[in-house]
Amino acid sequence: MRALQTARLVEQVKHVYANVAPYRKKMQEKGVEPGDIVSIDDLWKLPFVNKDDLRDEYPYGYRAVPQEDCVRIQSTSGTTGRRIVAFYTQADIDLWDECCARAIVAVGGTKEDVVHVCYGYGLFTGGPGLNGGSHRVGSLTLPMSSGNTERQIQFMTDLEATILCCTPSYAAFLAEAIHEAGVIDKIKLKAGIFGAEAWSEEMRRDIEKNLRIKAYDIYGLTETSGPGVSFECEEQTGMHVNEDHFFAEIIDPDTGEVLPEGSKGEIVFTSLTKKGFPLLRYRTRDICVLSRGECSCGRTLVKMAKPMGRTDDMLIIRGVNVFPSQIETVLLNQGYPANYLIVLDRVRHTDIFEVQVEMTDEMFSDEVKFIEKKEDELLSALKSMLGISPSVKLVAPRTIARSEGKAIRVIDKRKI
Ligand code: DLL
Repeated sequence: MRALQTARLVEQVKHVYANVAPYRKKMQEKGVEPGDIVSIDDLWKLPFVNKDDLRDEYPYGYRAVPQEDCVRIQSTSGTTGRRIVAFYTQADIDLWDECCARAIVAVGGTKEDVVHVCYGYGLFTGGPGLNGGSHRVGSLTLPMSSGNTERQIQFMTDLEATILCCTPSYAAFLAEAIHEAGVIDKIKLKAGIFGAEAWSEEMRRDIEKNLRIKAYDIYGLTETSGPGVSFECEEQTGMHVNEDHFFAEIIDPDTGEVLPEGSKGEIVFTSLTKKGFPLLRYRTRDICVLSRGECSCGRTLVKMAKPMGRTDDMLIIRGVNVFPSQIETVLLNQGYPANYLIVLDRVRHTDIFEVQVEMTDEMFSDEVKFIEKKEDELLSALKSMLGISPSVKLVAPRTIARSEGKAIRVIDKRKI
C-alpha cells in the first residue's frame, strides 16, 4: 500500500504543480518543488488547501485538466461565493464508482441486490455516487432521489429493494412512514448505507430495529469526489478509508502539525488518483481519529471514527450543509436586521430547524395575517438559498438576546 501511495503521490504532485496555478504558487511560497516529494512520508512538506482557497479560485482555479477532458461537475450547496465546483474526468467518475462499490460490497451487496438510492441527485454527490457504485457492483439500481415518501415506499416494496442508501435522518423518517403505512412485513431491506451527516449509535440502533436491517456509515465530501472516501464494514466500528485513492492525515487544527495515530484532530485528505480536481492536503474541518488496528472483516485499510464535530461554523441539517452567513445574506437582502437565531433540535431522529428573526420597528405589526405573509416570503427566500426549509418565526424588535462578546447565532440542541 505504501509503495502504491508513494508512486501515486509522486505523479499527482507533478500533475498538480504543472496544471494548478494557485497550488503551484503555494508550493513556491513554501519553497517546495515536485522533486522534493519522493515518498508518501514527504507529504507533510506540501501546503494545505482549504475551502476558502477553492472559493477564491471559483470556478476553474483548481481544475487540473482542460475542459474537454471533463465530463461532469458536482457542487456543494451555498451562494455563488460559497459554492465549490468539483470537476471529474471519466476516469475520476470510474474511480469514484469503484470507491462507492466497495462500500456496497462491504455491507454484503452483490449483483443480486436491489439498491434503492434516495440521496438527492443533481449537484449533490450522494445520489450520483451511490448510483455509480451500485452500477459498478451490477446491482439493480433504483434512482429514486429524495422526497415523495409514498412513492419511495411503493417502489421499495414492489421492487423488493434490499439495500437502502440515504441520509440517516431520512432512513429514520422512512421507517416511521413504513410503520404508519402498515407495510413493514413487505419490506425486504437487509442493509442501509447512511451518511452525509453525523448520527449517533443510538440512532443506528433505532434504525436497525425499526427497519429490521443492519445500518452502516459512509463518509465523503464534494471536494474529494463525494461519498465513498470511507465506508463501514460488517464490524461497524468505524469507516475504512479508501486510502489507495485518498490518503488521510490527522493534524492539529491550530498548528497544522501532523499528529500520531490515535490522536484526535482535523482530518486532511490527499487525492492520489483523481485528475480533474486533484486536491493535495485538503483540510476538511472534520474532527476525527484514525486507527490501524486489525479488523475482523480482513480489510487492512486504515479506519476513521465517526466525525466528532467541525472546526468551522458549518452546520449539517438534514444532510445539507448550511453556513449561518447564508442565512444572514438572505435577511439583509430582504431588509431584515442581522439579529437572528438558528435553533436546531433532533426530535425522533429528524432535524428541527427554526430561524427566529427580529423585525425592524418599521415592519413590526401585530396583525397576524401580515406577519404570516412576511414569514412565508422569508421562508421561500431561505429555501431557495439553502435548499431546505426552516420554520421561520418573526419576533418583535429587540427580543433576541444581545451578547457582549461574539454574537450567539446558533443554538444546537441535537445530541449526536
Ligand atoms: O455529504 C457527501 C456524502 C454523500 C457523504 C452521501 C456520504 C453520503 P458534502 O455535501 O460536501 O458531501 O458534505 C461534506 O458532510 O465534511 C462532513 O462534515 C459531513 N459528512 C459526510 N459524511 C458524514 C458522515 C457529502 N458519515 C461534509 N458522518 C463532511 C458525519 C459526515 N458527517
